[in-house]
Amino acid sequence: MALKVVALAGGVGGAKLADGLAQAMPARDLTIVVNTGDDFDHLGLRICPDLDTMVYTLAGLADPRRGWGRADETWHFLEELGRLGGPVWFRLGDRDLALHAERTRRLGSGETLSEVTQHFCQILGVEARVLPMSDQPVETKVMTEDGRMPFEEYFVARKWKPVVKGFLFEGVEASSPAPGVLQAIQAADLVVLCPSNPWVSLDPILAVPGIREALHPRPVLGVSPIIGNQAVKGPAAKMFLEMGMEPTAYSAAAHFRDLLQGWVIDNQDGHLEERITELGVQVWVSDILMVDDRDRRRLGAEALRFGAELRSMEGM
Ligand code: FO1
Repeated sequence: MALKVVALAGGVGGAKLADGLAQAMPARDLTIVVNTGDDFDHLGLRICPDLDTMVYTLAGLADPRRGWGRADETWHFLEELGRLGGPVWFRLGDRDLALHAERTRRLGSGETLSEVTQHFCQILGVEARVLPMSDQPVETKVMTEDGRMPFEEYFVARKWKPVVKGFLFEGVEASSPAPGVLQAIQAADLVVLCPSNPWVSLDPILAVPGIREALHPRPVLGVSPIIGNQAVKGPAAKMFLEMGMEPTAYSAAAHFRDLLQGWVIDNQDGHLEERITELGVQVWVSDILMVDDRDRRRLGAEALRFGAELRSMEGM
């Protein structure tokens, strides 16, 4: 029986596990709901970083070192832009720029973000279904000791140095799940929270009206974005600390405790297993650092096996 899986993801780590899932199962049975809270207008272009990271990763086009943007990239546009006195803090490569320009053109002609994303997936040969969390704009604002700022200003321009105090998902109250999102969740045999930043990659998705409610009756497992006391990449651990919590795989599980049946942690964090099970969450301990494509496939397959175990435990 073909398992229908829905993955929620944002950022580089989320895309890697989504890629592993897409290789470990029939990709057409996988729907990936992607964070759009990082989206912003720049140089007159609509930039959707997490959607692009997801599509490039699934298409095998992502730069292997950075994790975002294109492999085999050139930077003539950015060099010239700098010479002309333009903003170069957000690095747009020449091939990447074409996608931003075409998305902006299509959005301007009335296509929805879902339609544009589906078009790019078709052209780039991505088989899994990639859906934005919403077709309406939702913009994450990071509340810091240096004031409120858009996510990419915090993350890129200020290199996530400001001390965070909270997060705002502007426009989320007026947003609705993109077409197909609720249906995919309701039909899901398993939902996977990918190893993305809980605060700024997964929480925006869960804040879109209807999504959290649709998840409650489903078997949900997550993969910790934190190994040891560090995020694999980015500010997740620093944010837990600044929000007054221990920067561990336990805190990340507790953050989603109302949704989770299972939580995958790294061998290094095996000592946290008991505390996490006290949350009422089953634990799977493994090597969860995805260094290469083989790791992605292995972890994807393990998540699916863990999911099957959870479903049999739940008598589903
Ligand atoms: N991340 C950076 O740290 N520096 C950049 O200059 C940068 C440019 C960029 C351009 C297109 C794109 O799709 C992503 C880009 N990212 C960059 C990554 C972006 O900040 C993502 O939001 C993070 O990966 C977290 O989700």
